[in-house]
Amino acid sequence: MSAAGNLGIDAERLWDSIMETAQIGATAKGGICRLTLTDLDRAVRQWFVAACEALGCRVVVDDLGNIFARRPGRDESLPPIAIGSHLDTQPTGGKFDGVIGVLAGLEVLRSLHDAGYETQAPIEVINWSNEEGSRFAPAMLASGVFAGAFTRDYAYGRADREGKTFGEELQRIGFRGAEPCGAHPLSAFIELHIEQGPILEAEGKTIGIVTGVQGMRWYEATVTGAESHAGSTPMKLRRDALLGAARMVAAVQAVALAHAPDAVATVGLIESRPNSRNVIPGSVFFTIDLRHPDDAVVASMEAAMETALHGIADADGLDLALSRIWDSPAVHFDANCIAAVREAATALGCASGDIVSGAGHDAAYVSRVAPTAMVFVPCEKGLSHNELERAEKADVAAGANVVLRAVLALDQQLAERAARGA
Ligand code: HGY
Ligand code: MN
Ligand code: MN
Repeated sequence: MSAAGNLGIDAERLWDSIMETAQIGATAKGGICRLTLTDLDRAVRQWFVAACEALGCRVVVDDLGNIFARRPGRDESLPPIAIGSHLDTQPTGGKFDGVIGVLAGLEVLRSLHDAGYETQAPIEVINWSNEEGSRFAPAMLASGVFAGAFTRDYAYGRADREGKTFGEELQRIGFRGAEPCGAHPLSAFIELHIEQGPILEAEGKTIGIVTGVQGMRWYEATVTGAESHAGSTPMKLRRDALLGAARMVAAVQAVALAHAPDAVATVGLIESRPNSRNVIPGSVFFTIDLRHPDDAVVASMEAAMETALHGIADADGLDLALSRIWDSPAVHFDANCIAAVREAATALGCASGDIVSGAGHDAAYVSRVAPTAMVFVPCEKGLSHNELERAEKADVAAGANVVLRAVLALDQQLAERAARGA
């Protein structure tokens, strides 16, 4: 049996798995469109389950569709050490966002299997449902239920823009499992992810030692004016909802600039009704995403945004319904897990540095119920949520090797605790 120190993952096999699953929902521009709980999501889930079962893993699906693939350890009474992320993508997603975290976990299991290495604790790989929150808001919905941030029924009731609900779609694709979501203790959780930003690449670093995740809040706004004829309605008599919404979009950007340099604000989804070229828009729906590493600043951004948007509605004679639908406070990961990642990166000779995640991740919620940390690798120009998203094979392999070593170090701690009879 190999010693932990000289275990390594198979970089080619990992890359082949990434490229193979990228075919499920592949877009012409080289990205992936694989929205959560669609037939394509079902297909990639089935691929993942089959790959894990081929290794002899026991696969459990909970009632939020989270998939847990388990490789047994010496002591089956111990909660597993888990590795995971998400296989759902944005509509114009890339090949790597989420995917490398799940497939690196599969590659770790494959490598342990090849080496005949027996761990103290079981090792699990997890695919979390609906991390992206693109089809069903908010993001990280299923890991949020797992951590107790949302109820199962709240999640089931979340509807997409066509009115289909999470619960119905989960049932439809056949991934509503029996295990109650959350009834699944973990000894630790490590997530590998691309940075989705420009810092590691700019600093020439291969590994990001992720110490936490910034705070983020999502809102929904509906601006109501009056539909009327584009040709016969004088400008001064109009209640143009789209013009008001346009001013509000600019005001959202101004809020981020006023809280520079670390604040970000985005209006990503907008729907104008009736969306007819010769009708003055009567109603506009749009979403708002505010983020900052400091929760107090997020709160200040929210207050400024609310004042600005209601001020525009009043000035333009429009009605505004504005509601917060999600609040994910800033997260600080577990010091012991961070140390395991840092020591693994150092032992592997990887250029690395600490970083706070700008993007949300399932690890943010899992950290509420288990010791958690993340490993970042760079992506080209920091581009993500874009079909041109790219990562280097060597960097992805380095990230997976850091995950392997960190997991084995955490497992060794459990073995030593058992040996002490602790
Ligand atoms: O929104 C996020 O940061 C993540 O990609 N779901
Ligand atoms: Mn992601
Ligand atoms: Mn994403």
